[in-house]
Amino acid sequence: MTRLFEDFEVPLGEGVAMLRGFALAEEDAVLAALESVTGAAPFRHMVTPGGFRMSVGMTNCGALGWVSDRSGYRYAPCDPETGKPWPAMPHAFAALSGRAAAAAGFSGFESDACLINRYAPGAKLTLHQDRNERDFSQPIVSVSLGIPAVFLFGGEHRSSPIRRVRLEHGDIVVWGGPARLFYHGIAPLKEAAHPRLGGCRVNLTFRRAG
Ligand code: MD3
Ligand code: FE
Repeated sequence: MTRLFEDFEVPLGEGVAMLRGFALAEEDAVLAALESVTGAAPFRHMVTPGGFRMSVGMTNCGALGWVSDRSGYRYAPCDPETGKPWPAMPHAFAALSGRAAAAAGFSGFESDACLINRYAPGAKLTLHQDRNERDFSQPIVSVSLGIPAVFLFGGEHRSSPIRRVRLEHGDIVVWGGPARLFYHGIAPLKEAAHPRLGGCRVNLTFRRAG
């Protein structure tokens, strides 16, 4: 086949490892684990400290879960909807995120928090930094599932130039080193269909929060 461009990607920079399709080998186990977590702790639309309902549906598993409400952003051991602990980290999640981190040079990564984001068409995540975690030397491992998204990857400052990167079902990205505190977001999702996840995108982010 003739291509206009060679089949390579511009590296995203120091600290970022793009593992295209890395989750596909464990797709069935990961999707089964996702169903069991969202059955116990359904997706919900949290409210920002400024009072806006987030367009992304969120839930968590692991010892800690990321929550937002009028009083701020934080990690909490219990689901505020039920007062019960978040569902335990499924083995399939721990194994996959550990393998991905190791492939990116972060051996021994053990996440204690997995934030699960669900995007319907039109949902977006505005540019932000992830800085509620205790130790920024620990990476964040993100797993994309379902319909594709355009990831917005900025830099150290909100005003830094932004690159657009397409993330697809099965892609894993490990964000460590200087990139750990870079601004990032997700552009409004376009309508599409995925055989396993229907019309939505789900992103798992594995963190060492506590
Ligand atoms: C780069 N989630 O949950 S994952 C988030 O697709 C979040 O749902 C997006 O940003 C999503 O906070 C993007 C990729 C990602 C996650 C965390 C990062 C990239 C990151 C932290 C630092 C730098
Ligand atoms: Fe983030």
